[in-house]
Amino acid sequence: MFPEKGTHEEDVLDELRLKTREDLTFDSGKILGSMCTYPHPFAVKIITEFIDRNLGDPGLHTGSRKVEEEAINMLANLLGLDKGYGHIVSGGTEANILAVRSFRNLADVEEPELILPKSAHFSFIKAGEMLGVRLVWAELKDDHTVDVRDVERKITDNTIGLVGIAGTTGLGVVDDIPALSDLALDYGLPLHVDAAFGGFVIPFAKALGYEIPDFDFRLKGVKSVTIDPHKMGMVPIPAGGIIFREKRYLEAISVLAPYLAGGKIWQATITGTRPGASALAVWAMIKHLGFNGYKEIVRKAMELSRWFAGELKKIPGVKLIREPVLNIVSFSTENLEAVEEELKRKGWGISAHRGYIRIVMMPHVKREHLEEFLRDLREVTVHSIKP
Ligand code: 0PR
Repeated sequence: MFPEKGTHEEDVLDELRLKTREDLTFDSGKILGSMCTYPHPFAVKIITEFIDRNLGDPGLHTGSRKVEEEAINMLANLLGLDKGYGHIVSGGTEANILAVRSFRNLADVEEPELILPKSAHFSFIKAGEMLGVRLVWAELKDDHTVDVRDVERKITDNTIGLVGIAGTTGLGVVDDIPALSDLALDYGLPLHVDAAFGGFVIPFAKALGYEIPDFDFRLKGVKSVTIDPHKMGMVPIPAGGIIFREKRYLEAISVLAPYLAGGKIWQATITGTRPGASALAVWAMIKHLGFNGYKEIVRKAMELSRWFAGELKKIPGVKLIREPVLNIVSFSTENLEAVEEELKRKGWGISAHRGYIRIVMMPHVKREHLEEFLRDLREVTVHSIKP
């Protein structure tokens, strides 16, 4: 019920704390299956100071608009471009929708089709439904990357573009983006890379010596990339990123907002009023951590995932789905449902809905949490496997 009388701040806060006590928090070390993390304290500071900025009316906040542009260019730079065109948006979902929208508008075919791996995130289902684009799902190979030959077989005159994933949601696998890029160039199609998760991992992992193929604008067929600062970028939710190689991709989705403070403004994002503080936090975090700062975060996460995968192999009845590529390790067990239930009862924030349990080595996940998890897993599997 909408209260008639107001309540003291302290009392409201107490009630809210009580109501959210059942939430799992990142500092508990119990959240192992999330792609989010506790944001960096400096990013939280930025959000608090600039909470009122609205990039939906950039004529009011012209400084913030320029900062967003700089943030986009720094991300483009990380992804192998001198200059990119895009926005800090609400997340990977909006970023993917914008890419599909751009490809559809530019293709101008009556029955648009998008070819994407079976491993693609469900945000593409929303995109397809909203934009009237038929999704054509390409098969995966045994290593869980997309079968590029199957992608080629599925190209028709209605194809508006191809999608590759750099860091799949379930397994953190990176598709053969160089081959997809060549295919896209051969057929004159744009390639979108969903690096919502991998964008803030792969460039640093490569610099650390991990062998991961190119996935970004260094490949000429790649026309857009999703890269989410609110995943491994340590920026608070909401902060997704969409970067296009050329301005025309952004222009193809721009709508005229004729009456705003800046005069006639073209707006490409799905949201109108949108948090400028998020864009400023992206800019600030990149400046603060720099390439080396992110590289150090990724180094720890990658080392932890290799160690964890090794420990999992020692547990009878536990099977790795595949060797980790990024900082995601997924495994199955006999009697998986019972194991999941028992682990959840012990307080672990995990899910086995895909037929395996996914552990994401986010910055809040430490070795001691994983050691405790392994102890519980050993215990639970022994009991659950017994007839
Ligand atoms: N693309 C990929 C490859 C993703 O993994 C995700 C989200 C998206 C796009 C969509 O991003 P937004 O959720 O920012 O719109 N993947 C995570 C997942 O489905 C989202 C998530 C994050 C789920 C934290 C749970 C959680 O606790 O697993």
